[in-house]
Amino acid sequence: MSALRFSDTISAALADGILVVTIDNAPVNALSADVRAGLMAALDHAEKDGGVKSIVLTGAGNSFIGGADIKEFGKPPVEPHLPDVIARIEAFAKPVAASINGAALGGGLEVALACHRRHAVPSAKIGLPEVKLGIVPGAGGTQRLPRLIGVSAAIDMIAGARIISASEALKLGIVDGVSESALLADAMADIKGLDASSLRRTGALSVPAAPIETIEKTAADALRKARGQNAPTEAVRLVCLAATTPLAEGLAEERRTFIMLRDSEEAAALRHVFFAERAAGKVDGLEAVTPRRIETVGIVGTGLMGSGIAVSALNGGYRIIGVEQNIEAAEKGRERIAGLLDKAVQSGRLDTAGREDRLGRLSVTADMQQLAQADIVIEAVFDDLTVKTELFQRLDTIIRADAILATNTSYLDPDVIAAATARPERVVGLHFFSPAHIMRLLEVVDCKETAPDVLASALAFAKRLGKLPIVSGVTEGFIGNRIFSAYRREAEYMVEDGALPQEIDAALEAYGFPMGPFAVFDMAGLEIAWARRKRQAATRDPSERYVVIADRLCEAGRFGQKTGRGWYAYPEGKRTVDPEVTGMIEAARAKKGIVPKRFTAEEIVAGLLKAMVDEGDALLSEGIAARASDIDLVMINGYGFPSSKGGPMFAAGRR
Ligand code: 3H9
Repeated sequence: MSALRFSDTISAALADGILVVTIDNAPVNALSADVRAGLMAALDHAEKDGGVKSIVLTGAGNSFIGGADIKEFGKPPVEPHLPDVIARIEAFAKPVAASINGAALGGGLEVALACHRRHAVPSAKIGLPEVKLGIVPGAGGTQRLPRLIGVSAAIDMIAGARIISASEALKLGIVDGVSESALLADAMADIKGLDASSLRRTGALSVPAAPIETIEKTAADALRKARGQNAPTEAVRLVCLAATTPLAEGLAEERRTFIMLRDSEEAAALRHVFFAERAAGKVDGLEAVTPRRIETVGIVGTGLMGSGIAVSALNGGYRIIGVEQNIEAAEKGRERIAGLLDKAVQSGRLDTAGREDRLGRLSVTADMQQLAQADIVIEAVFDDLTVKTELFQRLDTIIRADAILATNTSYLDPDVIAAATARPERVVGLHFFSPAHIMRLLEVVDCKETAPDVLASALAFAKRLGKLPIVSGVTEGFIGNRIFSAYRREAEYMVEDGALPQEIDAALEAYGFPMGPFAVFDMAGLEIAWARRKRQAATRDPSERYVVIADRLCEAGRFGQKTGRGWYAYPEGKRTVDPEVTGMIEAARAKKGIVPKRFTAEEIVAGLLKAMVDEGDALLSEGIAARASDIDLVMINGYGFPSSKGGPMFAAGRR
């Protein structure tokens, strides 16, 4: 083997007439300008050198190619452009194969699609997830993938940003082989015998015919999830175009669309979200800290929240010990957890073997002493300070000295709960969002005394659950509920000042929220916030503005959707404006002598955004949130803020 280097990131070795070209651009072998230039130089070399009979492309480390270099978006483009590199690979006179040793995503899969053969390791992740970044594939993905697997399957993958396994890719015909042990050797053996005159060039294939109904249904399914974002709609259009248009025309239209979307506000926002997610959960000074080993998880309380946490931890591969107050409650808890697993099976998210495996790792008991085996215990009991502190004092005497205690409180002060224990340094907050087995967001609360390795353990635990952990300091409601409270307060001020709940909801829904705040209040129920307001009444600053309308609704028995009436009425379950509520609002305004003014949708959005951002700024200056992008992620993943707007802090910065 002789070693060759074509750029900083591209090297190659010739073995038995095969030029094995390796892309080495850590961390994910993204297609930076240096990679593109190096690939072109490698092709130049292979073209000229008669000793090179064929080429195999592969990646160093765990990725094949993670896609275009997202950091280059927004900067002036540098030649050679990716579509040109890819066109040259596809047209190359000598056989070119992709040896897919890990993620082949976005531009990475587009490179592979242009190769004449493709082999992958079983763990490979294969997909064109560009729509998640607000763009469409820009280097042939929308034109070549349907030529290989048909329009319907291509829409499902591209518009749905679906990342698939190597075995599914093999079934669909995206890869030609899956190699269990010797990927590179297999890819080399496969290409060695190939006749250069009969290469299968993806771009030259015709798109397989498919019934229009199937295509329409797949497109409708993908677009329903896209909630009005542009990129998935454009992706569907481009994939359909592949079936009716010559390759060159389809590629030109794809490129035009890619550039238009890449430069859009939506794409800038989604890129912000991408990098925000990578930064989340990173804590300065924690890099060198080793997390404690967690394999057995105790969960006290197996109600709605506890059972969701249990399913999430079972999915993460942990052994679970659920604890309830008595045997009947334990049995009910077990049934609740099994029921959630059954639902996952029914919806195809889990197979029956997976269900059995999870149930095999679950026990629910009334014997709290069992928690002596746990590495971490999470309490998910009634959110009451006395209940939680007493529970923690008891757990403190049962669990091992090195085990971690986590509280799932939403509003109580976890420092007070920790102070009731003998080892407050082992206490951390894990604020799950309901339903805990579905919601990705997890606020990890770094309490006053939390030890660094306990925080590191909580973050590692969250990652293994597949959650998006955001570290929050201690404050009432942590990051999310504190901002939500400010949002709620401002929305109620606006109602008192002249806007109607339905106008506010409509403005927020047009902005991209799945539901406006008043519809959300009704869905969640109004009574918990009412009880909290009553508790706070004695200590409330009398000079502070206070809107009584929500109290009036509760006094009239209007507790939201479940009682059929709240901010709206719900005849036959349908959200409807109720004149009685409008009357209550008008009465409250009149009592304070407020002359109502009109709000435009733009003013409503701007006012509510400002309330969120002011509170966000306060959280940053108090050191509760580490970075503005963490606040954005909390609001996107926990409160329905549209990701295509990048979160409140990002959106405000763009205005
Ligand atoms: C595209 O391809 C457009 C084309 O169609 C057309 C072009 C003309 N670029 O996720 P991780 C960084 S669009 C730059 O924690 P993992 C990331 O920021 C692209 N940087 O690792 C992080 O940096 P840091 C389509 C990237 O092992 C580090 O790598 N492709 C890129 O859990 C580790 O990331 C995608 O959308 C990138 N493309 O997962 C795939 N990707 O350490 C996006 C990652 O400084 N990437 N970084 O925080 C992924 O899905 C995952 O990163 C991957 C690895 C599965 C590859």
